[in-house]
Amino acid sequence: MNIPSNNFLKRNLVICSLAFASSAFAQTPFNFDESTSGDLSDAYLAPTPLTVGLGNNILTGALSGGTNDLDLIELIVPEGLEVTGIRLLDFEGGLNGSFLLVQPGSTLSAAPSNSFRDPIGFSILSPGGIGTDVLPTLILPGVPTLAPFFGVDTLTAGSYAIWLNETGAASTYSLQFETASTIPEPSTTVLVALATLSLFSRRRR
Ligand SMILES: [Ca+2]
Ligand SMILES: [Ca+2]
Repeated sequence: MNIPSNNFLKRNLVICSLAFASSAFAQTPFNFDESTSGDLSDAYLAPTPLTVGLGNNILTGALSGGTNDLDLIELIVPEGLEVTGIRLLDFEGGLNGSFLLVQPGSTLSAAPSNSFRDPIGFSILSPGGIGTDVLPTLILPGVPTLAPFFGVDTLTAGSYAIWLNETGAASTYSLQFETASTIPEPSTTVLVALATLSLFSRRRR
């Protein structure tokens, strides 16, 4: 059998690892600001798509209050990433805080209610929550009291429909979607593979 040389294997291993790493994290974190990118969708069946990248993804917007403005997004989490936090960076205005709801899927069929399709949960955004991560404290609609909380640890790869709404006074908000890799560090992969190659090489001598 014609066994490839060690150098050949090492070179191709490094090339494969680099290609693997660059494809997994090709997406850069988004920084979407309604003041420059336009109002987020008001259509339940066509939320504004935003794909998270590795790191901190920022969403800054405004809700006009009343029934004039919904901000609906489809949050896309690529394979190899997970959302580990939804942190409220800033909030102003609103009546008693503005509403944020997360549910699986790329669209919303209707306004949230107790019978909403598979909601992950909702949170009320308010000035008192600035700096906190709402992901672990999302509350399921229909739960009679605010406790126990039904937060989730992470949003795994897939699409999530997010509903932001304010029926009282106008408000502004800034959210940070924090992500982490679910793929082992490429450097670790390379080290393990090179160690295996080294063992293979010694046994052949
Ligand atoms: Ca808006
Ligand atoms: Ca809108």
